[in-house]
Amino acid sequence: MAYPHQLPELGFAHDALEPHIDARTMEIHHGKHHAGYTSKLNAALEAHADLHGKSAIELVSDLDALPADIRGAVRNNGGGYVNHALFWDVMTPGGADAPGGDLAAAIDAAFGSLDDFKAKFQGAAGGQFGSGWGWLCSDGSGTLSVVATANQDSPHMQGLTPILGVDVWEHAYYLNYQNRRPDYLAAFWNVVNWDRVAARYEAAKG
Ligand code: MN3
Repeated sequence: MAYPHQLPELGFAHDALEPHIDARTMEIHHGKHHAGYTSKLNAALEAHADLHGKSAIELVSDLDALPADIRGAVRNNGGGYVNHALFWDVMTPGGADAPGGDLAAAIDAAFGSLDDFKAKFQGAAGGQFGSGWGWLCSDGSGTLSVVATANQDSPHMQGLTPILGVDVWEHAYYLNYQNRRPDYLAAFWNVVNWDRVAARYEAAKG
């Protein structure tokens, strides 16, 4: 039974990503924002026992299958739930500078080079108007693409598997960076956990 959905633990201390992401932001972001999406997702699902066996990714991957009265709540809060679960998982203090193996080759194939990929990813995330996310996604054949989504929409909603994501809601960076979203995005590379991104890439290929 997937329900009630649980707030995932952080795999590191709140201050572990400093100076790139500050401890207070992490406390609020995980303990208030992600916790809020979790509780609101559970509240939307409470009266729908037939959906209690589905994972949050399964739910957001097929919104059309949901009852109309909870579709919006699951889109927003289920999306928020799965997006943040990925976000925490693909960050770590002291990670590798670059991916290796199959993922490195796939990035070169899709974007030309790691630097070209980073520029495209930062451009998509930086150019997302208002709140949203930037993503590196894999399709079922292992081909990579960069997309941005608005609000808490997930790439799963368009049939893509996200393997790296960055939150560009102001709550993700405003305490430390104020309006300087590009500076936050540039600093993000210092905390990417490429081992986890590579593992997600292998899993997405199936
Ligand atoms: Mn957020």
